[in-house]
Amino acid sequence: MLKLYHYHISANSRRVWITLLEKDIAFELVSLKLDGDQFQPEFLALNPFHQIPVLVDDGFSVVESLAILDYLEAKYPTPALLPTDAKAVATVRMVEMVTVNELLPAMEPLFFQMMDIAEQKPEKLEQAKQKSATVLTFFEHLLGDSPYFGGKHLTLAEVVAGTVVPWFPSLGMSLGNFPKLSAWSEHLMERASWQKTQPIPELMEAAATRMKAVIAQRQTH
Ligand SMILES: N[C@@H](CCC(=O)N[C@@H](CS)C(=O)NCC(=O)O)C(=O)O
Repeated sequence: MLKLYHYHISANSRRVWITLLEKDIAFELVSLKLDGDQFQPEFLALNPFHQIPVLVDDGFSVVESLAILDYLEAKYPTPALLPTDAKAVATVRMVEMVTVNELLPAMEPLFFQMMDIAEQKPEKLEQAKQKSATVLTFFEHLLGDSPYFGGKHLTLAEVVAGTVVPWFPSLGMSLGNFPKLSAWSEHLMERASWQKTQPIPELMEAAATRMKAVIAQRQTH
């Protein structure tokens, strides 16, 4: 059976978890605490970069969440989470990559502030909001009047961006200026796969405490 090595509050691993659920694939979830267990030799043998998620399929280890999504799509093509039309494929890929390369780094100060992990200067928070707004505006235009980024059906764009965009209201940034994206986000959160994988507050707090300790340790060395 497939094994997903994962951490409960990670957006990187949640996108794989949701894909497995949406495709109704049997799998075993192996939770790491990321308190050092990612440096154990057995885990480093699966991923020398000591990061989750890792998907192991009959001895074949796949690292990097977007590569894992592609592996699942190729091996379990039904239901399809990638469109075939050229523009739709490009749109889905843009959303995936812009989420990972632009949106997640831009919103980090908002996340750190919300979780009380590290005090952020007001200018830094303002800059984070502006950079995030640039991405959200781009997404609002890309989505247009479609229910999903790739057209009429759920795609990997939803799986990747849809586990990040819904955070904004709790990070102190309303989605009011992005009405289409806001409706899309609400709709996704009603899906069983989103609800089942929603990080619970106790785990978020435990993770924040751990991150605070890591940051404090870095500052004293
Ligand atoms: N580009 C990677 C990023 C994965 C990643 O950043 N994982 C973090 C948790 S969200 C991790 O495992 N950190 C532990 C470490 O670096 O030691 C992916 O998309 O899979």
